[in-house]
Amino acid sequence: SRDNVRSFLRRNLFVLFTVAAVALGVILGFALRPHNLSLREIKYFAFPGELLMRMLQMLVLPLIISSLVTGISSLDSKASGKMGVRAVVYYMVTTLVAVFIGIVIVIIIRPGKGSRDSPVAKTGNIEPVQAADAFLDLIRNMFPPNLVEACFKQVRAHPPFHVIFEDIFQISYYNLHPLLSNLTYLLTNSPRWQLIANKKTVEETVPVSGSSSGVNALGLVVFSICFGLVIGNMKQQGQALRDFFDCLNEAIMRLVAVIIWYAPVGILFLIAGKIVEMKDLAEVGGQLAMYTVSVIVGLLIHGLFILPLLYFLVTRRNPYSFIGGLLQALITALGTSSSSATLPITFRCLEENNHVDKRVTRFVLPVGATINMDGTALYEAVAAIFIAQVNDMDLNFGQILTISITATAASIGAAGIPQAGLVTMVIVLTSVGLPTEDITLIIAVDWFLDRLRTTTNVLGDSLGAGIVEHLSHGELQNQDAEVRNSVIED
Ligand code: DAS
Repeated sequence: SRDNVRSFLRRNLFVLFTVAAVALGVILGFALRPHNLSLREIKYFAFPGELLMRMLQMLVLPLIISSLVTGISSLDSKASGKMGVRAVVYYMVTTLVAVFIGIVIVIIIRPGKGSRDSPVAKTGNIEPVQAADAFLDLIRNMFPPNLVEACFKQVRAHPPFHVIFEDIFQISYYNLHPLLSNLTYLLTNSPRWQLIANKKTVEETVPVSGSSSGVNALGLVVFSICFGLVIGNMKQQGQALRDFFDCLNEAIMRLVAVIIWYAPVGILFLIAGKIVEMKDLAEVGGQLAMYTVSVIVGLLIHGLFILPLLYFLVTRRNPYSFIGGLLQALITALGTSSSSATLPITFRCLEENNHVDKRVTRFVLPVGATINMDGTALYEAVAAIFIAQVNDMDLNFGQILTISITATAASIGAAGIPQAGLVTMVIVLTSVGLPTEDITLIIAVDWFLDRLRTTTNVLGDSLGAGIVEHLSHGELQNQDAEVRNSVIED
């Protein structure tokens, strides 16, 4: 029928536009490279891409709040509790599987065992830190002030790097930090945490170049969940608020429907701008190339095999047709390298193309985009072991276990913004005594790998929504029946 054709065209037309945009972006990028544009010229050229990022980022805050509050308040607390447990179990299982795949791949391919003259001055036989106290140390001192200071001091040693690093570090640092340090301060009541919980102190000690005020996404998610639970239990009294957030969510999704027309243009310039800006591929040495291959192989296995297999095992449906409906979001993640910025489009793909129940997407997606990052966890484990290999450091089982746990923790802590995973890797390297300045080793390819891991993150969140919806089918049907009965009674 006519509207079938319309929806088919709308879905596939967009994807065709966006795929064409990526291809054009790559061609344009390589065509412009020989002109050696200055950074300023590149900034102006890539502005249409920056515009898309800002349009999407503008929606992220109201979207996270309105979708979580609406999603949770529309479910009775029993149903949302069960759904929450299923979502968290899915996040933990898939993230740990991703880390395991990364570790197996990087140990098999051994990218760091290249030429003996590794670019990093031999850091000698680093005293292998015992796993147990390394892990306890990590828990005890999550983000101690001296780590922040040490981190910036070492980072300053590499001038071209420090501007990006400090800015992004500030954002993801602030994302995770206030929540954790406030909690720790409450629990331990230790003045030290009060010191660093107060942002001003950190800024005083570490003047940050143009620090953008990072959104504390994790704190926002926690607040929205609590608020949604409360007004969900307020029954009639909370109806006005529930209607307000429902309407706000609907309004945001209509804004997304407008922005999605512009997305292909924005993605074209985002990709082209990055290709013009990237360093000469020739600079990427053999070891780094093998490291890049390791990450890509790991992400492909996890994203195109393990996750779809898990989806099939649970739902008995074809995962690849589900993924077909996500292409717009996956390509946006590839273009923006930010799961948060992609969130509005992820919502639209799941609800419009894959018809996933809104009560599930509104609950699962904002939480997933903030804490479920399979791609990042896999990447951090691979990067840490690669850096150990480059330093001729053989990791014992305990240290590999510590890397698995800290890579998972770091992926939870990473914000859904570009290169957040690169920043939280400080936790993983520190936990096994690796030099954090070796992060500069992999910075040359990080802008590219960031896009791939972000795409994997979005894929993991989306398949998770499908899986949680399938497992929550009973609760959702009961909910529908209750609504029908109450309407009949009225
Ligand atoms: N770019 C982050 C994201 O948006 C992932 C990362 O940096 O690891 O998911």
